[in-house]
This record gives sequence, structure tokens and C-alpha cells, in this order.
Amino acid sequence: MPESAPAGSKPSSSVKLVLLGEAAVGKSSLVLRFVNNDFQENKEPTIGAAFLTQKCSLPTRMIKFEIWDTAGQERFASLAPMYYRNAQAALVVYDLTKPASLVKAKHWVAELQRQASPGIVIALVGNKLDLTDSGAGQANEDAAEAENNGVPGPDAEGDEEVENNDISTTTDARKISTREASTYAEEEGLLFFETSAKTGYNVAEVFTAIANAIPETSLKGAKSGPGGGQTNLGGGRSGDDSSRVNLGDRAVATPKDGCAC
Ligand SMILES: Nc1nc2c(ncn2[C@@H]2O[C@H](COP(=O)(O)OP(=O)(O)OP(=O)(O)O)[C@@H](O)[C@H]2O)c(=O)[nH]1
Ligand SMILES: [Mg+2]
Repeated sequence: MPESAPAGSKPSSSVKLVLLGEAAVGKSSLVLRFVNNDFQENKEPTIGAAFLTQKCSLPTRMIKFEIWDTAGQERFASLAPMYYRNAQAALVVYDLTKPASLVKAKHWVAELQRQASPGIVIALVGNKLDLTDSGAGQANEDAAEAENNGVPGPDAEGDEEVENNDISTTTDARKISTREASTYAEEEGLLFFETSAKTGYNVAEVFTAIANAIPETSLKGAKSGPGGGQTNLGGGRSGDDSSRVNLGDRAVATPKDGCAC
């Protein structure tokens, strides 16, 4: 049941969202873009997990995302269930220049389908679109006007890939076609986006689509903690993407409130 809201404002609901995916695909960068509208070229790997919050304003309600950004390094993989437990939404991220990262993403999707909450909304996200011809023209979020949720040319014949004649400025590093990933996403009933955390392309759109896809019945009041209940608050810094969950110390950083998307 949604949290009660002050008179005259929209009802507000918390949504626990987890990011999963191979190391270095850009999970933290997507969160940093969404929460702080920022990007770091050489972002350090996440240790354990990071926790941030961000609000997303829909026409009829306010969604407060409680975001668990997990570490992709294999040594942290066994901790993931504690973050996706009770999650209402998941972003499963791959790097569309790295085929192995899509294989890993499919494993995460299968694990979520097996073990996470039955109604979990899953979005498959192909990140680093800026490294491809189809992303090269998208200088910033303004490009998000493009058709098909901003995914360039998924239904064009010969999805490999959209012609971009500006060869002087681009090198297409794409290794996973839009069609391959979108077909898989459709088969599995996932939302699907291609994004660039670097340019911001399609990032807010992913979260907005998730917010819209959460069934009314699964919306509930604020919760925090990796398991959706208990939180051990430690001495982490609040308010930026380096708010970490250091599992060795059982310390959880203080959540940060961002502005509405
Ligand atoms: N070109 C480009 N680089 C990106 C993009 N997103 C992230 N990166 C870079 O990729 C590297 C890894 O990004 P992270 O956000 O740390 O990746 P991660 O998935 O959080 O990695 P782990 O925390 O180790 O699981 C960093 O150097 C980022 O700057 C993107 O959209 N485009
Ligand atoms: Mg990270």
C-alpha cells in the first residue's frame, strides 16, 4: 500500500531496485547519471554494494527508488541474493561491446526469475551506446527523443547496424546487435533499453519505464536494508555514488535523497 502523502501532493511509494551485471559494464555509472547527472571516465569498481535513492515523478504518483548497486566482480556474486531479495525491480546491465557480459546478464535474469520476488520488474540494459555508431550521434540526453524508446533501429532490416556515414568520427565497437538483445528481452518479458551513462542517453527513460511498470499492488511504504527490512547503518559517506555497503564490516551507508527525474 502506498505511503500516505501530505494533502495536495501525490502519493509516494518506495521501490527497491537492484542493479546486477558483469563488472565494469557501467552499473554504478548509470546510477551516478540518474542520481547526480554526472559521469566519471575512470570509475572505480564497486566493493560489496552501494546504496542510493532517487525520486521519480510520475503523473499520478511519486516513486522513491531505493537503489542497490551491486559489485560485478565474481568474488561478490554470492552476496547478490541479499540485494535482490524483496526487490520490486532489477536493472540487469550488459556492455554492448562485450558479448560475455550479455551471457552474464542472461544468467542474472534466470536467477532473478528463479529466486527473486515473483512480480519483479526486470529491465535489460545494454550500456555504452556511445561507443557504437548508433550512439555516436547522441551527444546528450536531448537525443532521447529518438523513436522506439530511444533504441536506434531495432526493427530496421540488417540490424547490424544503423548506417552512420560519419566514419571520420566514429568507430563502431558494438558486438551485440539491438535485435539479438531485444528479441531475448521480449521472449523473457523484460523491458529493454540501450543506454549511455556517459552521454546520459536513455538513462532516465529506463527508470521511468520501470516506475511505470511496477504494479500498483506491489507498491509499499519506505523500506531500507539489503534484505528489505533490516539495515545496519555504518559510517559510510552519504550523498554520492561512493556510499558503499562494506559487507566485511556490515556497514551500510546513509541513503541520499535526490531530486525527481
Ligand atoms: N564509454 C562509456 N564508458 C562507460 C559508460 N558507462 C560506464 N563507463 C565506464 O566503464 C567503466 C566501468 O564503469 P562502472 O560504472 O564502474 O561499472 P560497474 O558495472 O559499476 O562495475 P563494478 O562496480 O565493478 O561491477 C568506468 O571506467 C566508466 O567510466 C558508458 O556509457 N560509456
Ligand atoms: Mg559499480
